[in-house]
Amino acid sequence: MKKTALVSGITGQDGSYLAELLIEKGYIVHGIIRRSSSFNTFRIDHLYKDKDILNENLFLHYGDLNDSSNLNRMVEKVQPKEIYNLGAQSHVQVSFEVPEYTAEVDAIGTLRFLDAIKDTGLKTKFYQASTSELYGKVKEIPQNEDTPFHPRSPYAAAKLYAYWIVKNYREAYNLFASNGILFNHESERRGKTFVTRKISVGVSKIVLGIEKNISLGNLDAKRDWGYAPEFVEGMWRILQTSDPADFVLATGETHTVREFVEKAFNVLGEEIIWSGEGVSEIGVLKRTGQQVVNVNERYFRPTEVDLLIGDYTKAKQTLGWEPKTKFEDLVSIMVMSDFKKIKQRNNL
Ligand code: NAP
Ligand code: G4F
Repeated sequence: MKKTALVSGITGQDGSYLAELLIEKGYIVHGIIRRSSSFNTFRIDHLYKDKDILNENLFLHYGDLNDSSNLNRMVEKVQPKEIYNLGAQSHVQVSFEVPEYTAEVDAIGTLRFLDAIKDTGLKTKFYQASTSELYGKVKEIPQNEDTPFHPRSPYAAAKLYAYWIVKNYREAYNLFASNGILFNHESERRGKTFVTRKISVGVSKIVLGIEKNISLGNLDAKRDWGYAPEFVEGMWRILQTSDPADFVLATGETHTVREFVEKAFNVLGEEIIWSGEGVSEIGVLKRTGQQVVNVNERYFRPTEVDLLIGDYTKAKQTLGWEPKTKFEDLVSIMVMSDFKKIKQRNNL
């Protein structure tokens, strides 16, 4: 008999890759989607519309992490063997604008899901999308499962509650509930307001002559960036263990936002020269002298996470999971994908 999985956040970057992976592995996937005034299923349309091959394996249901009765019904009706809670207000800077909403969805939404499992008494495995943002003002380098947390945003504080309530329900009620503490992972499906995709789109448009420059925030921030399809494989592995536990998934490398910009231009055959400091820093094209990058304070955060770098030893040893895509390849995958799409769309 086929296994059934329930996925919140199926319309997001990770949800779309996870749905593909689970369908490939023979699961029946039920996804929770939000009612929206415009189409929000573009990342999974290719799965849903391919009726001949995959449609009988994918079912979408309206729902929301803010609605416990909906989550209760969903768990009761679908009776999933595995639940992946990927739904979240996932933008760190936005969480400073909507802190209460972020807490409702990211923190209490997780509690609602766990309560639905507990109350139905269903034997299921629960994956929680925890985050390297928990480490915030980092206490050690690199960060692993034992590194203390110091959240630096309403998003991270909400995810901290979610992390601990998962652990608590595991200990108190014997639920199979595991946290994946995932470091940044990106792809050609990454939302366009996250820095990597903003850069891959912006650089492509500049080189194609469609835009003159991009405005960014903190160029010194360092992130451990991996490739999303590999990370969703790790999520699945976390639920295939016999005992619930928490795992870091990361690449073990860190790079600045500035380096991401440099590599992105390099992919398209251009070189960047930097000058100035702080808000006065600019990047110009070596070949033409055109100013293509500037810093705008509006993208600064009230509190920043300066440096993230993960140690994935436990995942490697226990799950046999390892990242494959290196930083330069990730930049190349993202830039080439956007460059081709934008070129085609503009008949260039
Ligand atoms: P994403 O692209 O922003 O997707 C978020 C998903 O959550 C979307 O499907 C969104 O629906 C859904 N959602 C938002 N609010 C919701 C609500 N109230 N009820 C139900 N669903 C809701 O995020 P992602 O990059 O795929 O990340 C997936 C999860 O991993 C998130 O929980 C994120 O916080 C966490 N995480 C991500 C990373 C990373 O680097 N990508 C690292 C660590 C942890 P709409 O499409 O309708 O907006
Ligand atoms: O791309 P970002 O917005 O991602 P951030 O804040 O690291 O959060 C992402 O990764 C987390 C895992 O650690 C997830 F939990 C979370 O859901 C999300 O997926 O920003 C990365 C860095 C930051 O330091 C930011 O200040 O880039 C810096 N940055 C510089 N200029 C910018 C910009 N970020 C954005 N979004 N836009 C800019 O123009």
